[in-house]
Amino acid sequence: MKKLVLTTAFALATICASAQEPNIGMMPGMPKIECDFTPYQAAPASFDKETSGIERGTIEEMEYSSKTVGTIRKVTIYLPPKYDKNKKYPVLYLLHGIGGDHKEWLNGGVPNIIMDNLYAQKQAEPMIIVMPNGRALKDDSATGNVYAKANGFEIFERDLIDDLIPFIQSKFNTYTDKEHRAVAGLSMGGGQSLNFGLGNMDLFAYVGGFSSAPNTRQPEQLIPDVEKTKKENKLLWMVCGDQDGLMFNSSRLKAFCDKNGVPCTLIQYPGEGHNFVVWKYGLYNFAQKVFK
Ligand code: FER
Repeated sequence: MKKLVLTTAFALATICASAQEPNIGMMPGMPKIECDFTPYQAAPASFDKETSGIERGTIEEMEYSSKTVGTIRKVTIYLPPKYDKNKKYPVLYLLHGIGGDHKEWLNGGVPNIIMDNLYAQKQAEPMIIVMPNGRALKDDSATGNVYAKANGFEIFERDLIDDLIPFIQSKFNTYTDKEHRAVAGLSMGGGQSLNFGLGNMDLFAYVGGFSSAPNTRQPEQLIPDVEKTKKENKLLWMVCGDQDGLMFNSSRLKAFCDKNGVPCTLIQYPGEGHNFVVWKYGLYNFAQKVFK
C-alpha cells in the first residue's frame, strides 16, 4: 500500500524546475479518510500584502557548521520588527518542501510580510523565524531528481536538533525551553514537523503541518502514548487543500486524534491544491497561536 501511494504520487507529481513544489492534484485511488475537519475561516484579504507605514522585521542569511552532514549549511532568519538583542525570543523553525531549500518560504510565501502585518495588528508574539535547508545532505540543492534525495529530509532531524538549534541559541538571545520552540512546515516540511515535533515533545510544544507529504509517519508512530501527547503537546495544527492529493497524510492523523481525544486541528482549505495559498494561510494562523 505504502509503495503504491508513493509510486502513484510520484507518477502524478511533476516537478518542472528547481525550487518549486510538485503540482499534486487529486489522485484516484488515494484513500479518503473521514475525520472531523475544523471549520475554515478565511484570512483577511490583505494578510499577505505589503502594508505601507508599518514597522518591518529583517531577513538575513547565516551559515552554521553541521556535524551531522559534515558541511557548512545555509539558513534564512527573519527577526521581528524592533528586534532587541537584550530581549529573549521564542523560535519557530519553518520548513520547506521537496522542491525547495532555505529560500523557498521567502521566495514563495512572503513570511516577512505576513509576520510584519500580524505584528502591526498585535496578533502574534514576537519570535525569531528560522528557515533552514531541510535536506540534510552534502548536496542539499533542490536540483535534479529531488525525490532521489528525499532521505536527506529524514537525516535533518539530527541536523536540526544537534547542530542548528544549538547554533541559533548561541547566536541569538532565545528561550531554550520547549514552550518557546515551535516547528511547522509545508509538504515534506509538514511531514518533518509532525515527525520531529511529536517525536521530540521535550523540545517542541507547538507543531504545525501544512499539506504534509507521505514522509509523515503513521499516527500510531507519531502518537505512541496518547496521554503523554495530551499532556506535553500544546498545539497540533494542520491545514491541507481539499484539492490536494496528499490530504490523506493529514486526515489519517486527525482521525486518530478524534478517536483518541487528542486536541488537533485540521482545516480543509476550500478549492485549493498543493500550493502557497494554503501554506501562507497556514503560517498566518499558526503564528498567531504559538507562544501564548
Ligand atoms: C511523494 C509525493 C510528494 C513524496 C513526497 C512529496 C516522499 C512531496 C511533496 C512536496 O514536498 O511538495 O510521494 O514522497
